[in-house]
Amino acid sequence: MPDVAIPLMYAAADVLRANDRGERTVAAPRLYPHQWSWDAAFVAIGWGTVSVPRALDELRHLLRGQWATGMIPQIVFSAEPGYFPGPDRWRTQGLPTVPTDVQTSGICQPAVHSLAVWVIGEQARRNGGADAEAFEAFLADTFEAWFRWHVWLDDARGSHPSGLIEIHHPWESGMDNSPRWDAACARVRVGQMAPYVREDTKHVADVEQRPADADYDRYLWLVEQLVSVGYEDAAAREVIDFRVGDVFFTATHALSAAVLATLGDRLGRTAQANTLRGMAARARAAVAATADPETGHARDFDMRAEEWLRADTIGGFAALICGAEPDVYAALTSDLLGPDWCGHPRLANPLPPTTSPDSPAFVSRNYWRGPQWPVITWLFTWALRHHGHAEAAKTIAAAGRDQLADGTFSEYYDAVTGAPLGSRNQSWTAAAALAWAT
Ligand code: 2M8
Repeated sequence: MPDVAIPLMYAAADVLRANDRGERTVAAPRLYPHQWSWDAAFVAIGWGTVSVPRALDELRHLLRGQWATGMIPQIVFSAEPGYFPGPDRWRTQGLPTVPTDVQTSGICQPAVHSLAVWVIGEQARRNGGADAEAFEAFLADTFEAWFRWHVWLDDARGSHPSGLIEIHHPWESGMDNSPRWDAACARVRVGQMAPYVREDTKHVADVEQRPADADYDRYLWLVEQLVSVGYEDAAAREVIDFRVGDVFFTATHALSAAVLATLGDRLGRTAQANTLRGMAARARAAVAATADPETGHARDFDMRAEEWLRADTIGGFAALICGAEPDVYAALTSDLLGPDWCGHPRLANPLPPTTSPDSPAFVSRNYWRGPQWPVITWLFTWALRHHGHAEAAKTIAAAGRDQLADGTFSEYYDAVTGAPLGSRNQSWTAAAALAWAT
């Protein structure tokens, strides 16, 4: 039964209701007025605790943006203003692979969607009755779409000998300005492009909480490079300045493909389930093979420079998401809980910081360079429990809930002072509060 305080759950549900736009939820009220891919998955998990049909609508709406290739795009745009870059800059419209009834960006985000389907399915089964029926119908309708998403990742983004899923833009990682990408970003050579004005910095109290202008120049330049090849995957691999094997993305693909395989079994889709299991096993092995011999932490791989990327970040714990050999898993779990990470004496809350406080790249209040992100905390607690480490999950979840007791549902929190940062009433933060309540 819920061990999140009841008023906090009500407040979290109110945030989702306020951000609800019918069949989709804006990622944040002002900063992110569209539907983001991995946000939608977490948000659907949150909705699932309030209304299973509404959760399923969220995922259905996201799938309206799915490309003919199978890619689920990073953003399904609405008509609401206030976000840059919008459809004009992405220029995906008219491409043969894009949907015609919604506008989307041209890149993707971590594959947590089938995990969301799984979690909502468990909730629906517990509820029984109409919710269970609605879920079964949804699964039968959409299984193929989730399957095609994983097949696309495996084919179009999983062909490198490392087996890692490759990304072509830091935004695809979801951890935009993480130190994970510093070395690879330094190799991006920004060329001529149309001028632009950032919108994001108008919505935060302090620009120091957001990526730097130089980061944005690179982000926009990489969009130009993708536009130049019409977002064609094989061509993009040749031209793009940023081509990186993302170990955390790979871990989400492995976990999601594995749970989707189990759902496929239930539907009697044995061949597809076996395909998914094969992908999951390959991706898990790829994550395991990145382990730094000294620390045991997972590493990203720069496919342009052909070198490992070393950064002490939360990405190092990717194997906790997808699973690993029992001794490896146990060692990583105790490291995460220990004095270098959650138990670091500088931290305001004993929660995973996005970058190690001992790293020279750590900035406690800057976006993905140090702050704690409740949604990431939730993902780790779910995965720890799923992989048999319920006690560790409980410990971290308790601290995660304490952090949310301020009621701001902030996008992220200063790792050292504990101050709420970024957007307030961020949908996936509210969703994390609700998900911890089940
Ligand atoms: C942030 O990223 C977007 C670009 O995708 C941005 O800064 O404009 C990231 O935190 C990303 O992980 C998240 O999905 C998105 C919406 O919450 O915001």
